Amino acid sequence: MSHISPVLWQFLVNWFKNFAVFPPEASTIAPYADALYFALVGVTITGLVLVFAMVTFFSIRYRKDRHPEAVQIEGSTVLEATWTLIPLGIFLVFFVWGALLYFRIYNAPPNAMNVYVVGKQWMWKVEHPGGQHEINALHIPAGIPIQVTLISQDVFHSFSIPAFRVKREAIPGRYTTVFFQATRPGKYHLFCTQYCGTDHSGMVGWVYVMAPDDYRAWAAGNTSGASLAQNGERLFAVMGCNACHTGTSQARGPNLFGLYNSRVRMTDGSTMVANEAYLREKILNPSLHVPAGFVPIMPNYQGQISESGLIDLVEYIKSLDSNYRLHQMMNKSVLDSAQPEPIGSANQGAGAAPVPGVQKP
Ligand code: HEC
Ligand SMILES: [Cu+2]
Repeated sequence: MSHISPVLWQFLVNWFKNFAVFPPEASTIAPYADALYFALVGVTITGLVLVFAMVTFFSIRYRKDRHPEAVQIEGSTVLEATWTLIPLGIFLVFFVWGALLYFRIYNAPPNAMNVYVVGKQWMWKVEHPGGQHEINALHIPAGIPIQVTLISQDVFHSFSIPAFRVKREAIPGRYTTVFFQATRPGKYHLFCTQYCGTDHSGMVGWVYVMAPDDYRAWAAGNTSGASLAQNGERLFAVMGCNACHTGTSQARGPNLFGLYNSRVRMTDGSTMVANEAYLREKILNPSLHVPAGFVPIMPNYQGQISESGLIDLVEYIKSLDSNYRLHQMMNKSVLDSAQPEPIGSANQGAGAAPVPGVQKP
């Protein structure tokens, strides 16, 4: 093979070695996405074979030396209805199938663990609620539903984990979410699949799926000390938010306690759900939607705070909600129940953990 360049040869060898037509199926929805994919491929190939077979058959059967005179056909309603309705039925099956799968992927279950991912030229910055920060890496526990809240700091990016069969745009100025549940521990590719500038091809990373126990150990060992909500609480004071949002009845700004996920009535009579996107927008553009009973005196913080700072503030305001606290505790217990009880566990029976030195009767 001396006549092809050694570089090209090396490339080909490596390509064949690593060539995988199919990434592994490592999330709960992966087999469903693949089933739809193969069904589409199957139907397409069937259609292709059918059309080519008919073209061949008819061109032999009605060739010129057997039928020298062309016969005019006036059309057939039955035939036309058949070739319209059968494909319509097939397309509708795929539409419904695809839509059901779409809703499954883009609606996280309420007990999902939330992780923030900020895309920027050219890296993925991950922020866990516990205050763990990572770049181009995402550590998650297996067997637990994860919701990723995405945003971009500059241009459009696209967050893609092929082994989980998920892909979602990271859009500047807007939170988007994607949900998945990894099925087995391992290391999987994370890509940006939207051409986003010079180093787009370097905007790659790894997703580390760990057993819940290993994940807990990782999370404990990698925290920066303060959770996102704690950082947010500090920012809330540093930026002077607490001057108006004191939580008392004479305060100039609304009480933020219990705001998260509640319905807020606006001055124009409409209502909005105070989700993450609402909270973020309030900080950047407060006069866009003004809650009823208040005057738009809140300053505009556009350009004064980074996406990470906004995430911290949003998490802090979320933490002012008692339901949210409960929700985070539920996550923790989901995580706790995901591991088998250790043998001889102290939690068996009605009593609490035995106190050392105290004998049970
Ligand atoms: C000068 C007083 C003032 C300051 C400072 C201020 N706010 Fe506000 N805030 C208001 C007022 C008044 C409203 C209601 C009217 C509006 O939305 O413009 C409001 C509304 C909000 C809302 C929506 C509340 C609801 O019930 O829907 C959020 C969230 C919020 N502020 C967060 C913040 C954060 C975070 C900061 C600091 C970065 C901050 N505010 C600083 C006065 C203030
Ligand atoms: Cu990108």
